[in-house]
Amino acid sequence: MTETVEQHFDTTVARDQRIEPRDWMPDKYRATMIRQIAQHAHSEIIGMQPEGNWITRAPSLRRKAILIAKVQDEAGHGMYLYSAAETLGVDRAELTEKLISGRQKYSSIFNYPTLNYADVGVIGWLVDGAAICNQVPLCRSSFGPYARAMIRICKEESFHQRQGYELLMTMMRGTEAQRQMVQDATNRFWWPSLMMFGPPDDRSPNTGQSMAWRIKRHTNDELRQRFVDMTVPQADVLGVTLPDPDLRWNAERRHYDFGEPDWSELQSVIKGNGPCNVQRVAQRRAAHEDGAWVREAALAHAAKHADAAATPDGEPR
Ligand code: BYC
Repeated sequence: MTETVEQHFDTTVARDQRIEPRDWMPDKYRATMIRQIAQHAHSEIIGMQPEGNWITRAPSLRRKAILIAKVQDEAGHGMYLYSAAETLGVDRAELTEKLISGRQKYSSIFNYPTLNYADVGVIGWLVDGAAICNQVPLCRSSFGPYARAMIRICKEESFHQRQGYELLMTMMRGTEAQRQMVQDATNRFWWPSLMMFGPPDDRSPNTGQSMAWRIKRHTNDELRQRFVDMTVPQADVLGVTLPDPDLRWNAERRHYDFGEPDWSELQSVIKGNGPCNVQRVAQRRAAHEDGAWVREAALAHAAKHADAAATPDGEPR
């Protein structure tokens, strides 16, 4: 008996094999993958802003070189992800248009301001740490181009996490004022980092279907718990206090208990009302408009080469 395309899709997912761009897939699977990959790509590109802001004010040449490399990596992650989205039949220009017109989302975390250089360290430690927790399982996501992009991204995210932690360790060995800067940055970024994992499972409309399709391998709450368990010992080594009075080891569950993030804050930031939403999107729109001449020149160059490569009868050489 021959397998229908639907059966082939289901068995491929059930066997933990990858769905590839030319395979048949349900329309909703395609739409979900485009939504998630586009949001992820936009997050990488918008995520360059809060840290990029500090490149000109890095405290040493070494810190500047590290920060430039990290921000460049994020641009690269955006590129891999837009390319992965394009395999699903969407155009990168169309996705950018949706981002700058507010029709597609990006991660809530990048709508918080970076107030001093300790924030660069805390973003590496907590934000990239949360990103790693969320993204390592996505290396086994059912859509091939996304899973493969994620392998490279995770390798680079590990370096990002380490540079942040090393920066904070250095500051903690410094003056009392520097230790206070690290504590203050930790206080501001802790709860928003927990919100990166998305709403709680009972209020997450997409998790059930995405788990069934093996796009997501764990629920939002499972990954949030994993992040807390991983981060508490790191905070102890660093010597900072995580700003949650309910945080304590639960010997029975063998996990840390922790307080409830303010979910109304997450919803408000997702809706565009976070401290920096307007600024982030405006800056992205301005960069896109300023880059119009580069895109035009690149397209003209490509067209000229295509002409030159064609034989007199119009056939490619
Ligand atoms: N922020 O049903 P749910 C990085 C939306 S880049 C904004 O749980 P899902 C980095 C969600 O999209 C970090 N929106 O959704 C870069 C959905 O809305 P729509 C980015 C959020 O998809 C530079 C609705 O809320 N990482 O690490 O099953 C420097 C309901 O949610 C957020 C990724 O994108 C949020 N925090 O799960 C440093 C990873 N949370 O689309 C670091 C890939 C939820 O239905 N993405 N929403 O209108 C994912 O793993 C999943 O998409 C999520 C959400 C866990 C984020």
